[in-house]
Amino acid sequence: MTEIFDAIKKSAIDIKNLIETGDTSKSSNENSTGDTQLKLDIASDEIIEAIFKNVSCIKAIVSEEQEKIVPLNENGKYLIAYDPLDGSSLVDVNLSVGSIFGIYEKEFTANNLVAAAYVVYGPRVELVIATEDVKMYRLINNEFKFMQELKLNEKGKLNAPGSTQNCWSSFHKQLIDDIFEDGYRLRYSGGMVPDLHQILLKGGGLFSYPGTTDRPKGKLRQLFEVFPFAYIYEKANGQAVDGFKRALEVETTHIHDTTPCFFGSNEEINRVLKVYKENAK
Ligand code: AHM
Ligand code: MG
Repeated sequence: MTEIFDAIKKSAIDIKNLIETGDTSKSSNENSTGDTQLKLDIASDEIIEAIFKNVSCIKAIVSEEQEKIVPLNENGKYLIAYDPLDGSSLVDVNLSVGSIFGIYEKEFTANNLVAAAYVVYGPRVELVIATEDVKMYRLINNEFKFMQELKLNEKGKLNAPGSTQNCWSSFHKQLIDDIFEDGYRLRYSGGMVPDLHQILLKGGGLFSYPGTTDRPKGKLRQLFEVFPFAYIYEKANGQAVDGFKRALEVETTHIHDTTPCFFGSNEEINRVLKVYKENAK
């Protein structure tokens, strides 16, 4: 898998340069989820695809920005699902964004996920790779240097509540209010990569993107966003759930499926599971 991580590092350097100089305007295309693609989304996607094409162990890829699975090397062992530039609409206001990668074997389903990684493009560029453990690297003089292993505490202090609040169920609203009542601080930028990175580095808390009246299955995509971060959070001693069960037990019927999701340290996630069990019909 080293070749894959080297390819991710190479693409991260190119995408960092693209973000610094690229055009942040909209293209005339929509992706499979119906979002208007930015020129940066398309260019980041092309960078990753061109680099992955030369990695012989990659059998096929699928991008959040593309409709279908793209076959690459027939004898490859791994399948990669990726979001080339998550939170891309934040680039024009100069907030942090990221790339997310899920590495699968055999099929694009949660139980076949074997590793995950993400890159945060912020004031610094950082890469987090989860295999059996979770390691963070930082781009220094064009090379990724190992910085530290990441582990969540049992309980944190941050709360990152996603989605449109007037579409929350009453019990979800109560849960979030109670968490704030207990002294948690709001930390939500609108980019899941920096928001989840912050919770990981500060030791814990809760990030939620629930099912809502306007989007009963949430917004975040299983293969490109939820499963990779679920893998990373579990390996860092935390949890990721859909409200009722592990996110990594959610079934995928279509590559662009979404799911409600909650990521965090153990205490916060156990609280979510209890509230959802008591309240959801
Ligand atoms: P994108 O893939 O179209 O950029 O959308 C994903 C982003 C996540 O990074 C973030 O957590 C979420 O959308 C924010 O959505 P909202 O503004 O509805 O809270
Ligand atoms: Mg995304």
